[in-house]
Amino acid sequence: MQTFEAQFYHGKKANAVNIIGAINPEKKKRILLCAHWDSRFHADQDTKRKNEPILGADDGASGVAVLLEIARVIQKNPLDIGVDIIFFDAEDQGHSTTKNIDTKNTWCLGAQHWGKKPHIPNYSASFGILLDMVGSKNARFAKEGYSLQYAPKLTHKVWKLAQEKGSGSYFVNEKTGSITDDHYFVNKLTGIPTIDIINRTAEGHFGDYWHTHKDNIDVISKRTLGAVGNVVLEILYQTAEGKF
Ligand code: AHN
Ligand code: ZN
Repeated sequence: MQTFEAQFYHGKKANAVNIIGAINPEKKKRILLCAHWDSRFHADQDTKRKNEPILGADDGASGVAVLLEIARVIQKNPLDIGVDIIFFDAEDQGHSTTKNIDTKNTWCLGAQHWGKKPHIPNYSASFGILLDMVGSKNARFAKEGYSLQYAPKLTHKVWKLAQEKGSGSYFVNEKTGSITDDHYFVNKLTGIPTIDIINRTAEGHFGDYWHTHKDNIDVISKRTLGAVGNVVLEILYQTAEGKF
């Protein structure tokens, strides 16, 4: 548990916690997997109950769920490399604006804290994968801008593998714009090449349930969660065998 004080853009502060789990902590070769575990305190994209928090079944919980299941699978099927799983806090409390002001730093407070102060001094990993909104029916994961900028080879490799494994309807061969998300700060602050697997519509928006009360269990598909989990597991076991 890495605790820190989150300073939100609206002036409030809160105690926040990044939750970190290390699998095979003694191994030198490591992969970083992450998601955010907070959910947005207000449903600002909704038309009603805007001041109430969202459940965040997709936006937050889906990534956590896939990573918990991955941890369970690894426990039963020994893996010869190290894996660090980080659930970042205070990702989703940022300033939502369409105006031309830079609000990047109001998002991803847990990743910003960890990036500046990793749980292990000089922590490094071969690469990182962020899962954000990976659970909805008909999810579409396009190659995201910062992933292509900071980790182009990894991005193309992951999409190629996903397509070979039959998940090409999710992992589409398209690009989408850069998204301020935890991986941006991991890339910038630690230099670990890190991609974001994140659902966007063909038009390049988030789903219509995004930051609304519709982001509940009804939008979640086991099939989507399974497809993402299996792709990440394949990457881990192939990496351990030197095949990825
Ligand atoms: C922005 O809207 C600037 N970033 C989206 C990051 C995010 C929010 N991921 C999930 N919820
Ligand atoms: Zn969000």
